[in-house]
Amino acid sequence: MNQSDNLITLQSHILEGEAKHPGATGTFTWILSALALSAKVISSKIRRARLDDVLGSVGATNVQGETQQKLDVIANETLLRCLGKREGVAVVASEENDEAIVIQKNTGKDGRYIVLFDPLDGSSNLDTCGAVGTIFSILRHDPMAEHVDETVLQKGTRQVAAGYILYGSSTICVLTTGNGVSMFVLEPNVGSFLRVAENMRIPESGKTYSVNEGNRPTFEPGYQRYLEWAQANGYSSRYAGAMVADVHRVLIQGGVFLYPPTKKAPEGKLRLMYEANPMSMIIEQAGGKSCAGKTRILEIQPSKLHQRTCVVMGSPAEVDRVLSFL
Ligand code: AHM
Ligand code: MG
Repeated sequence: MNQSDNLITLQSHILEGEAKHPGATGTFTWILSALALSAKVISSKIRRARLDDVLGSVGATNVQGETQQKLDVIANETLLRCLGKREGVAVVASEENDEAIVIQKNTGKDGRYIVLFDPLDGSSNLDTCGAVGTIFSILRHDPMAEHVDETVLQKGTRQVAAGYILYGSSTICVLTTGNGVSMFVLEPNVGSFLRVAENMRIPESGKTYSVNEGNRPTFEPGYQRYLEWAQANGYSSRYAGAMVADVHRVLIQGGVFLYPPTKKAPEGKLRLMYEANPMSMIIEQAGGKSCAGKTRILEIQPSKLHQRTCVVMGSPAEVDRVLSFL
């Protein structure tokens, strides 16, 4: 941000967007403010880790059989508390809950949106002070749906907004409402997210790949051939182990992020609806590409809430290159 730039908070940015839609009721703005509030609360808890007793596992596993960290639970509860009573939210669904939670069944002005989230992505990084994130996706609710799955299981192309918060050396929020990508930094002394970038564009290419190379022996041959090619052509490897951190680096510096199918996770590890879809919408809105094998991720019709997918996303030239090896 230049010292001469106007100071725009996330709140004013959202209101600016709402003003461009004369029929807007403010419901959507209200939901984004709830997400911003959750992000501030979660950020402050993470910043106090090691001072307060919030690290370590709770001794339970979530629906996907993963060990839950105390902060996974705190972040999930924070989001549910911030969103639960908000007008306009019909359904919320989280990585940490077995099923989508129906908040209100009413039609009309109330209950128009579905909010899906991964409360704390990459939480196994917490013990070592590594980066973690929150990812969210917002869909329209179908009030005529008889069963919650009918309204929730929508393709990523139908997202009305997507974003992530990265709790790294700063806390940042990257957001799209389908009209470009903007970035905000949390100013902790003021307690507001301030806009630092608009219309972000991912570099067309970038000589960095981001993948868990420990899994390489079980990758399909095409991925292995790509990695051989990249190594022979002077590419660097970067992997934080938190998708939010890895994809954010790719967004800023270019390159490609991959999580191919592995022996342990033959469908891929990442969750389609609240990890891959929102990150794909952001990457595409910034001019990048995002695929599962040769299929565009946003076009995948989900059949269950916690469905997994493989992922190749990033600079368009680099994604095309990976696909050319498959
Ligand atoms: P989580 O949501 O349970 O934290 O798991 C998702 C994370 C991603 O952030 C990251 O890209 C990936 O899992 C890392 O997995 P691995 O340790 O297998 O490389
Ligand atoms: Mg995750």
